[in-house]
Amino acid sequence: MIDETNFYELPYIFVSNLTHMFTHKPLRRFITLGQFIIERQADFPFAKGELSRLLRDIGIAAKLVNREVTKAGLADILGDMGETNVQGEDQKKLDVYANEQFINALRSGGECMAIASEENEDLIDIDSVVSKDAKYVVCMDPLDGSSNIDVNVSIGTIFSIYRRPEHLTGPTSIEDFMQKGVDQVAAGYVIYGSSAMLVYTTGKGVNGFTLDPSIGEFCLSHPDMVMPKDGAIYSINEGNHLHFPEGVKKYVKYCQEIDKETKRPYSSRYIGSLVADFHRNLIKGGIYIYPSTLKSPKGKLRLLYECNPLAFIAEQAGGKASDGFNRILELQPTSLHQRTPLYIGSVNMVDKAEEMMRIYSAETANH
Ligand code: P6P
Repeated sequence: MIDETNFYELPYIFVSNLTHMFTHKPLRRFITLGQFIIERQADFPFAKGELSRLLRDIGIAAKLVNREVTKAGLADILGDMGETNVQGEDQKKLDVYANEQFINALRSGGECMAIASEENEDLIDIDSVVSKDAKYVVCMDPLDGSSNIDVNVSIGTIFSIYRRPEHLTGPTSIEDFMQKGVDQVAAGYVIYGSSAMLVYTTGKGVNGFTLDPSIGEFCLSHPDMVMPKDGAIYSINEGNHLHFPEGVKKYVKYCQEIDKETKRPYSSRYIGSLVADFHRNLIKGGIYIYPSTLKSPKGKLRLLYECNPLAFIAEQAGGKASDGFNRILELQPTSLHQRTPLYIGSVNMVDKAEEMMRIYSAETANH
C-alpha cells in the first residue's frame, strides 16, 4: 500500500530491489528516519502526527546543513561573517546558514510556534498561516562547535522540543520556554562528522540514524542506544585547571591515578565540540565536564539548547547529567541563554565526580 510514508521512498525502494535482483545480496531492510518516526507514532496515542512532522522538518534541515558542511572547505561559505552573535562569538557564515535552514524548515512545516536559537538574542515567533494551530516550541543550537569549521573537526546541531504549556494562550513569549528539561517531548542532535548522524529521543529510548548520501536518507544504524555505565575517557578543557572548583581538580586527579581495577588512568579526550565529545561518550562510555571557570563562573554551556537536550538523551540511554550537584533536567530556567555547569556521561563516572564536588566544593552548589 502506497501512503505518504513510503511514496517519497519509492525510487529508493525500486533501486534497492533492482540491486537485489542483480546482486542477489540479501535485501537488508533499511528503516529511514521518516519510516521510523511514523512507525513509532503509536507511542503517542493522542498525537495526530504533529511531532512526527516536526521531527521530519528537522531531518530535512539537517540534510541541507550537512550538504554545506561537507563542502565548507570549498565553498565561499568558509570564514568569519565579520559579525558576532548574541554570545559575542565570531559568527561564521555556516552558523548563519544553519540557523536559517532550521528556522525555514520549522516555519514551513507548520508544527512549531516559536524558536529559541543560540544565534538569536530574542525568541523567533513563527506567526504564519500554516503554524496557526501549532503546539510546539523548539530550542536549538543550530551549529555548535563552529570554531572547528575551519579545521575540519566534527560539529553539530542540538535541538529540544516542548509542547506549549496549556495555561499559556495568545502570542508566544519567553514563558513558553521557561520549562524544565523533564518536560521535553523530544530532543536530539546531529553530528556532522566522518558521516552525518541524527540521534534523538522522545522519551522511549535513544535511536541513531546515519545519512546515506547515495539516497539522501537518514537510515536507522544505531537502534536502542545505551551509554555504558562506566568508561575510561574523561573530556574537560584542562587549560582551565587553575580555575576549576576543587572538586573538579580532585576528580581529574582521580582520573589520572593508576588503578587497574577501575581501568585508570583514563584517557583524556577533548575535541572542543560538545556534540562530538558527547557522541563518543554515548557509544564508548565516558564523562564530559564543563564546570564553572574564571571566564565562565556559571559554566559556559547553555541550559535550554545544549544541556537539557543532551541530558534527556543521556538519561534515556542510561547515563546521567548534573550541574555537579543537581539533576540538569530539574533545573528551572529563568532566561533563554542562561548557562550552567555540565557533568554528563556514564552514570558511575558522573556519580564519582559529584562525590568529589560534595566533598571538596559543596560551597559552590547552586542552591
Ligand atoms: P572551550 C563550542 O564553543 C562549545 O560550546 C562546545 O561545543 C565545546 O565543548 C566547548 O564550547 C569548548 O569550549 O572553552 O573549551 O574552548
